[in-house]
Amino acid sequence: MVVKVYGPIYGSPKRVLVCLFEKEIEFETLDIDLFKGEHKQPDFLKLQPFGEVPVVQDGDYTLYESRAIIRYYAEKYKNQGTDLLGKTIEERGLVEQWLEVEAHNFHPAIYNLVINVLFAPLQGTPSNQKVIEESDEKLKKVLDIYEEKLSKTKYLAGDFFSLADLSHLPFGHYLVNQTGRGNLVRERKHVSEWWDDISNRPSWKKVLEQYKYPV
Ligand SMILES: N[C@@H](CCC(=O)N[C@@H](CS)C(=O)NCC(=O)O)C(=O)O
Repeated sequence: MVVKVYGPIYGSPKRVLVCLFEKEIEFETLDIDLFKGEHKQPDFLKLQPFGEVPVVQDGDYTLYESRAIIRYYAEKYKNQGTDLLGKTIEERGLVEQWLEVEAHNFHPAIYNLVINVLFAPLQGTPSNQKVIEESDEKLKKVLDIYEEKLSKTKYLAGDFFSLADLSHLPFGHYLVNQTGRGNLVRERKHVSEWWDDISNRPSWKKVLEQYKYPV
């Protein structure tokens, strides 16, 4: 049974796609047009009651929340493709810690920038300048902490690539390439090297080649 992934062109679903490539799991994608409000239609809300992508369907098993999905597949196929969880429970603990940092420290700031810098002009709604400034400041502080950590280990959870690094790819891409904020990464030597390393993985290159972003 091939895994079905909804909404492949958007950022959060790309977190799932890159994980599936790393884990060598076969999948197919189903398009959902957020701009037309397809994610708020009754049929889609039956799959994802909050009206967000991604959702995966794996046989009769349905799962949403991108980070829950990547944890699920990394565990389910632990011995297939790239190991993304670490070899010991201590390594696993650190992978979880940095996944939480991505979700609660990195993501909200870059998400606000994506909404206000990229999507608001596209949808003809006003950008909130105060939110942009606060998000920039928050991101700088977060990236300073990353710089310190990455001066000691090659990846966030240690000297191994993991879900924690992978989870940064979709919105890291927005940060570096789409919001005019590449300097925030390039001004930090270790963050910059880490970004080059993870964004050059064949799995991520395949995601970018096969599933263009909407902006
Ligand atoms: N916590 C959710 C967030 C998903 C999310 O923000 N999805 C965006 C696309 S990247 C979306 O569906 N936005 C539409 C909306 O919120 O109306 C996850 O990680 O799966």
